[in-house]
Amino acid sequence: MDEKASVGEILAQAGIFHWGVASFADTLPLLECRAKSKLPSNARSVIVCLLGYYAGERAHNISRYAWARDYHLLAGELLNPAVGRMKNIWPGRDFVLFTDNSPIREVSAAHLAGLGFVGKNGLLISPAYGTYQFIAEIVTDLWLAPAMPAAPGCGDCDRCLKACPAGALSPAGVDQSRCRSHITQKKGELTLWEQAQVYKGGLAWGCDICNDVCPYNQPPRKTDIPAFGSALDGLVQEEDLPKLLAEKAFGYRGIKVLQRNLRIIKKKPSGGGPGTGE
Ligand code: B12
Repeated sequence: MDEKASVGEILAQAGIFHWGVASFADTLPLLECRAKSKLPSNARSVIVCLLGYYAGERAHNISRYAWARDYHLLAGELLNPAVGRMKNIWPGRDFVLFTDNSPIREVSAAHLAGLGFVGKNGLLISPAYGTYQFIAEIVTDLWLAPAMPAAPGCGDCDRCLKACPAGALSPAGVDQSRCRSHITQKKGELTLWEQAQVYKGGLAWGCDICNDVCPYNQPPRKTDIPAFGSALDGLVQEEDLPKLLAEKAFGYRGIKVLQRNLRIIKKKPSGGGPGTGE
């Protein structure tokens, strides 16, 4: 059995059916992040895995990507056993799992791994899940033949650019400073304009607009990974935070940021004047 077939079998055992390979060299340059030091010294291939997270509709005050248990935890629970099996089959080879806090530019790597194209919203759009997936990758010094990248698919559509209420999306890409998802994750005091963005969004964490308007999510494809369809909490109350922080994707930011955002979405920002949209 060739190596890629063995990788596929191991990932199928982990419940991962949408994966591909990019050559490590093609995924450069790397992102500066703490996890960079974990990279295998002679990295050659990146095994990119898609983790679908669309789990239907429900009342919510946080983004749908944070309803299930923290995807960083779930990616580890699903893929660390697979990494263990790969190390058994290829002793002497190195395999390191990353997700989000990764030196790999994951959207571009998934594109290079043949899993879909990069949308004008800066997200991967895949035949499997539309935009509703997380990306996790196993970097290895084992050589695996890379896939062919898919062709761009947005064409003339610019629904996401038009729909983003904060003007964070343009043909130049994502302006992080204007993105409501970024604003809800910022620490400290928010400007009146930022408070107004959170208030109007009605979400204490993240933003789904550039996902939800994408025609590749119509209709949305439910996740085929049970862990992303269970233990869902869409509505978060301040009193729930202490127990939820350890288990949810918003936990890394700490309780103060969530308390601030929950209070903002409850009460229209005051102080009027320019920028708050009064
Ligand atoms: C920093 C970051 C953010 C920042 C900034 C995002 C940005 N794009 O600048 C903020 C906080 C705003 C953010 C928000 C979100 N994020 Co985020 N984020 C990241 C993180 C940690 C690094 C991204 C980064 O800086 N990449 C460098 C980018 C900017 O440069 P680049 O790769 O060279 O290329 C970009 C462009 O050049 C362009 N591009 C590159 N090649 C090509 C090719 C073509 C043809 C085109 C048109 C464009 C294009 O698109 C690329 C991606 O943006 C990644 C994890 C990772 N390690 O990659 C997650 C990640 C991208 N985020 C993710 C998610 C889910 C989100 C949210 C949907 C969460 C939410 N619901 O609130 C929002 C979506 C906002 C948006 N439209 O991007 C997922 C995306 C999965 C997917 N479906 O693609 C990732 C991969 C995390 C994960 N492991 O699943 N995020």
